[in-house]
Amino acid sequence: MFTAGNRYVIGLGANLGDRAATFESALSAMARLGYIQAVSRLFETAPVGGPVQPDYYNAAASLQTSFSPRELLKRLLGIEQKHGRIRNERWGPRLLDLDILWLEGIAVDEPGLRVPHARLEERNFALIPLLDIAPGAQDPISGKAYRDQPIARDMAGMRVCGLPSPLANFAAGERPPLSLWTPCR
Ligand code: A4P
Ligand code: MG
Repeated sequence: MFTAGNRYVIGLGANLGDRAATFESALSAMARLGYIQAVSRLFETAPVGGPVQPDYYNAAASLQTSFSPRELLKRLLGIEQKHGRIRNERWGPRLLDLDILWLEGIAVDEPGLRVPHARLEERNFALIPLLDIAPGAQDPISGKAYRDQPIARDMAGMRVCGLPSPLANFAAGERPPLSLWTPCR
């Protein structure tokens, strides 16, 4: 079932450290797992839930890979750890969070793994980056298009702070360009 054609969308989040540099490094590591097809705009977002904490950077990338969701999650957790992620408080500040937001046409609901991500439809900072790169994305069970959700047009707490470079699509094993996002400020 999991062929080279599996299209995932991975959400990136960070609110500690050099957030853009961490994203670029994480995307470089993700490029070794398959083919990065596209990268969303870079957003700065107000924290949702958890303690008082700094603003986040959020973005999304589509990844074509033959890994199953479980195998991919394991590798994404490895990339988080290499970037110094320490799990303590739920929804607390983090150097890097990589979530499997969506997998085209497939739903997964197992202990410790749910795809689409359990809070995808509640969170503009996840859904809007996803729609940047997969505008036709649908819930795999109901078939409803995410772009029709009111939250898909709700930029509350979000600001665009980088536009993806046209060079941002890089093949597996290739070095990413020096900067994936052109700052808009
Ligand atoms: N897990 C289950 N399904 C998935 C999936 N589809 N992708 C499990 C990734 N992980 C998945 O996640 C806890 C466990 O969820 C993982 O071990 C995995 O087995 P975590 O990354 O350790 O903890 P977390 O991120 O604190 O929890 P959670 O529930 O994933 O939180 P969210 O929903 O990701 O929220 N505000 C802004 N502005 N931007 C953010 O990015 N992020 C959060 C975290 C809170 N507020 C935010 C942001
Ligand atoms: Mg997470």
